[in-house]
Amino acid sequence: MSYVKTETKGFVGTITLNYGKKLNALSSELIDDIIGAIKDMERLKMRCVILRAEPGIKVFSAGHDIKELPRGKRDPLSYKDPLRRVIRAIQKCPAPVIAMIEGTVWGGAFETIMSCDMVFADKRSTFAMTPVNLGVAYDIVGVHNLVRGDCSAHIIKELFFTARPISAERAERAGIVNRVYDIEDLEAAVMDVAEVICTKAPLSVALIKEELRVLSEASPLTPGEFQRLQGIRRTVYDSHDAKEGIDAFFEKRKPVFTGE
Ligand code: YXS
Repeated sequence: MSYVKTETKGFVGTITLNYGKKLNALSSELIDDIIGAIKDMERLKMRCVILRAEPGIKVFSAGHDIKELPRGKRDPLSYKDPLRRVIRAIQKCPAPVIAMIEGTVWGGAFETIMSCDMVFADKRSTFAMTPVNLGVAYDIVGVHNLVRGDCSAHIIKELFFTARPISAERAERAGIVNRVYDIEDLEAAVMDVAEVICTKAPLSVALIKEELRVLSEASPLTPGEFQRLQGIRRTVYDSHDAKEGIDAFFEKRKPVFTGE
């Protein structure tokens, strides 16, 4: 694999994002490698998986590769899109997946780590959720992945509506991060949690992970409500603003959103 590195130690498998020169932006190639690495960990019967970036990285991941976002007339986040596929792979991996964070986390990468089973972070890391910066019609599965846990709805709305990063300390208080550490203590602390999990009955762990996933999917959303939201999403992804947001990013200027 070109875009991730993998290693195993006992029953702990580690997947390291290895595309720092592109800020670990979640391109379809990088995502295919993450999914391949997760499948390998399952095949090797790893009992806990750690998802991390290279030590010392400034940007854990710049989120979805904006170059791969459609400029209108097409749903940017549908079932088979790369971001949806990697998040399902994490959620359905029988072994718990622990996100170990250094650096800044953006947009789709934030949803990805929120879909992991635990998050441990360097106290200097930050977290941002950015659809409104680009006019992206975020999908209901993505929004659900951020609210299905018990983190503060007010913090999630602050993240979504301001798109401003929050600190690891605030993320910990909001239940987004299990615990923050000084960077020199982070790796050992995460490995300790992973190794404890590996001493437990893996079938029981996998069953409870799947039961928690299914219960968190339980939602009173009716087909009519889903279709109504999809209709609103089409208005958003066909809007002037959806194209303007992406154009502005690459033209390195502030977007002018008109609400049309
Ligand atoms: O100008 P060049 O060609 O060197 O390219 C620049 C950036 O355009 C590029 N780049 C990206 N390309 C594709 N997808 C990205 N997500 C992305 N982020 C950056 O990388 C080159 C270096 O970027 P630069 O100069 O800004 O680096 P920096 O060190 O000054 O700043 C690092 C960041 C991460 C703070 C900055 O690049 C940034 O704010 N990037 C965008 C983060 C973001 O908004 N990500 C969300 C992506 S969209 C997404 O995840 C979801 C669909 S949603 O938005 O709905 O949540």
